[in-house]
Amino acid sequence: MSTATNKGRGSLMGGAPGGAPSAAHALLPSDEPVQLVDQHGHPTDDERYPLPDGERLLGAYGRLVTGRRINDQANALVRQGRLAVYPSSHGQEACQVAAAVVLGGEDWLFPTYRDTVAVITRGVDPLEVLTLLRGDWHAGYDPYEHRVATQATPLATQLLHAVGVAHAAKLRGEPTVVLAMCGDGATSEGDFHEALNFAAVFHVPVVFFIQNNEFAISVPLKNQTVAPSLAHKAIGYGMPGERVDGNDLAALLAVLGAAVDRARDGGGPSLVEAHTYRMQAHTNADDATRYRSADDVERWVPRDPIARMRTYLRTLDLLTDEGERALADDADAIAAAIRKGLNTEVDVNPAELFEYVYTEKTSQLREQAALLREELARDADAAAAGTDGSIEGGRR
Ligand SMILES: Cc1ncc(C[n+]2csc(CCOP(=O)(O)OP(=O)(O)O)c2C)c(N)n1
Ligand SMILES: [Mg+2]
Repeated sequence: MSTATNKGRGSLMGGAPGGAPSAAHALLPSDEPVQLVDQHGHPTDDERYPLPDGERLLGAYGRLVTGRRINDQANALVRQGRLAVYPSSHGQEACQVAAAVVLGGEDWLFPTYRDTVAVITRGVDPLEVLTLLRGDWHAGYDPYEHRVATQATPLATQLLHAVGVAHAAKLRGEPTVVLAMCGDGATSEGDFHEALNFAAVFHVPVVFFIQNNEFAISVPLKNQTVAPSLAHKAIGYGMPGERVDGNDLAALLAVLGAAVDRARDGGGPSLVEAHTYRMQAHTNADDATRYRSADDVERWVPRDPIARMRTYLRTLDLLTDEGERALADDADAIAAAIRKGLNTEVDVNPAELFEYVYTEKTSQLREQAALLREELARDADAAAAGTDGSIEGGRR
C-alpha cells in the first residue's frame, strides 16, 4: 500500500520520510516500519531503502531455513534433557540472520541469550554455542575467533561492552563496526541509557539492534514503555532511529546494512528497532499460556519470515524444488551433527568452575575450590571402596 510515509529517504540513508524539515526530524523513525516484501511475499512500494538483489536474498534465505531447523532441534534436545534451557528465536530468524550477515570479518557482534542463531550464522560452531546451554562450560566458544562476544544473560550489559569495543576500534583507527543486540525489555535497563548516551557523545561506530518481540518474559511492551516506538528513543541521544518489519528479511538486510555502512563511514551510532513476535514461550521454564492467548500468537503465523521470503524467491524462480531440497538437506545435516554432539557424554571437570574468571582467585573462591577438591577426593575414595560416599553410605 502506498502511503506518504514510505517515500523519501530513510533516516539511516541521510534523510527523513517525505524530506526532513529539520535536523531533529532527520533523526526520527517514520511512522510505519520499513517493509520491502510484504507478508504475502510481494514487493512493496517502500522507497526508503533499496531492495537487496535476489542472489543476496537467496543466500540469506538458506540461513533462515537452517536457523529454523536449529531452533526446532534445540527445543527437542531440551525435552530430551540434553540441554538445560533454550530461549528460542522461532519467528525471529530473519532478525537473527540479518544481524550476522550484514557484518564483515573485521566487525564484532554482541548477542543476547536468545541470539544463538545469529551467533551460528556468523560462523561459530553450533555445538560450541549450545555447550553453554548444556551447562558444562563458561562459554563454549572463543569470542575472538569470529568476533562474537559471549551471549549475555544479564540484560543490556553487553551494550556497554559493545560501545567500549567500538570506542577502542575508533581510537585505534580500525574500520570495525559493532552490532549490539538487545530485546524490548532490556531497553528499560539503566545500561541501555548509558550505552546509547556514551556512544552518541563519543560518536562511536556501533549499531544498536532491538528485537521488539513484544514481551519481556510475561511483561508486555505496553508495560515497558509509552514512547511512540522504541526507535523514537534514539532522538533523545542525538542519533537516528529506524523501525523495520522484523519478519521481512529484505527490509532487515537493507536497514541494518545502511546502519553498518553509516557507522563504518564515520556517521556514528544508530538505533534500529525490529517489530517481531516471540512465537514460543520465553524458555522451556516458562508457561506463556498464563499471560497471552493462542489467538494472539495465531495472528503472527501468517507473518512468518520464512514463508514470505520463500514465496518471493519462488515467484522470481530463484528458488527451485531442487534448491529447496538441498537447503533442507543441509539443515538436516547440521541438526544431525548437533544431536550427535550433544548426545555424547563429555568428561566434565567440576574444578573448572573456578577457572577463567579471575586471574587471581578471591579468598572465598579459593576456599570453595578447596572444599570441592576434598569432596571430589572423598567421592573417588568411595568409588574405589565400592560405597557411594554419602552419609547414608556410612562414609561421612
Ligand atoms: C539485569 C537483569 N534483570 C533481569 C533479568 C531476568 N530476565 C531474563 S530475560 C528477561 C526478559 C527480557 O526481555 P527482552 O529484553 O524483551 O528479551 P527477550 O527475552 O524477549 O528476547 C528478564 C527480565 C536478567 N536476566 N538480567
Ligand atoms: Mg522481548
